[in-house]
Amino acid sequence: MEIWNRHFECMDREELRKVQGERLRETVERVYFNVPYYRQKMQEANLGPESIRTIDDLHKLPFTTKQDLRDNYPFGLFAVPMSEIVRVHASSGTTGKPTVVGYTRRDIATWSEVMARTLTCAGADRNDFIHIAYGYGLFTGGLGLHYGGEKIGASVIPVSGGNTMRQLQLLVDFGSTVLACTPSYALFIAEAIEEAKINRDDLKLRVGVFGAEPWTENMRREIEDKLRIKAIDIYGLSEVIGPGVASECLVQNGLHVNEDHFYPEIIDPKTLEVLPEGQIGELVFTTITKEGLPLIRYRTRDLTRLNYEKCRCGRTLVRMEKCLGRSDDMLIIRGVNLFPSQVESVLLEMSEIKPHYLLIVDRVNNLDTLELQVEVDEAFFMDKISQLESLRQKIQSNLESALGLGIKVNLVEPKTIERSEGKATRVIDRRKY
Ligand code: DLL
Repeated sequence: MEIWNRHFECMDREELRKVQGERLRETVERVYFNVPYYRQKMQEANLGPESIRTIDDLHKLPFTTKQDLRDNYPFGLFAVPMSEIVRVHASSGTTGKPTVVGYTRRDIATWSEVMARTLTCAGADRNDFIHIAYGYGLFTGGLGLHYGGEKIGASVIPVSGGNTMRQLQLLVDFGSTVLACTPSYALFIAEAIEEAKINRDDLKLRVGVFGAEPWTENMRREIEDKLRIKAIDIYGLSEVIGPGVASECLVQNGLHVNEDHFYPEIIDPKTLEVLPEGQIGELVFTTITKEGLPLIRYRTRDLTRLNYEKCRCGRTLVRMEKCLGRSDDMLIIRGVNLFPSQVESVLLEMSEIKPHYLLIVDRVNNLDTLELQVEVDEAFFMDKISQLESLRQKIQSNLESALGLGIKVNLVEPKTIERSEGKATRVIDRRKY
């Protein structure tokens, strides 16, 4: 099994810890002197840059959350002047204010490096054709895979998402060997291949690199059977860099975290205490080489655990378990991140409806569907059917323009959505996986 960067991926763990400590020190200095937000937070905690000498001091530093990024929208947490920023991405599906991230030239090089590791981990090399069906644009999936693919010298095919029939044609005609997309889209493609009666032997696919949303072992098996490929899990988030934070190797037993760039901790999401090795909790990252947007103890809200044993592939990088849950209520619908509160804030702006609603998530033909049931105001409900229909359409288009996501809206009579005594149930997720 090939390893892209043997020096760092197979480093003695004690030596790695020293490297991490040095890089942490540099990062803390960078944010203290360049990001007023961090300087203030550190001063409030009575910390100066000299208080952080090694990784053992990390726990003293305050956490960063998605809300902190929103409060400093768009560029407030950047640690370099804008003239040093060569790329901006943003995470999808937020009301008006997306989470904005910026990269310096060196950050783009780092990202290409970790993506080269990811693809090599999946067994890809310069002889491969990589069909990239992750979206290109503000989402980090397309361009992240793209730069990694070029770095390993593979032939990169930047198809982006959508238009499945054309995807199939290109997969056959170009003889692509690696498929990169979300796992739900991979299943959709697999079924479209069956429906189009394409002979599997006409495809040269060997491996897939799938991520950006949770998926189970059952789903992996189904993709592997249907497409006759090896399905590799890749993980990342825009705030930390995009894809390239962690990836499975061909052993398929945990995702190797690129911890010489992104230092992971597991915390209890309630007490915020760091948990001992092996326990499940919320994953937290400190970026230790990033220049544009360095983040200290960023709370991902993803739940997983870490395993520090050396892997059979030879890598010593810590492995995170496949992550299946979150410590908040964020939904990922067709790759778009969505909080129920975002739907609520759109509804609250409309007087004809009550903020009693239910979101029903399902998966039909392997594509996520989202339905919103919402109660109409009593006074309005007496009105004509045609008025109700135009209200329904208005809600649908307001949601679509605010969230960038098509949601099927159903109006229901006042007081029909079950009230609960404690926390309201806002979401029913019927997806099998
Ligand atoms: O989804 C980056 C990415 C692109 C990763 C392509 C892998 C492949 P965001 O849009 O910022 O970035 O969403 C990040 O998606 O916090 C997780 O909740 C979820 N997520 C990403 N990868 C996985 C995975 C990209 N392999 C959020 N398994 C993260 C489970 C994942 N959840």
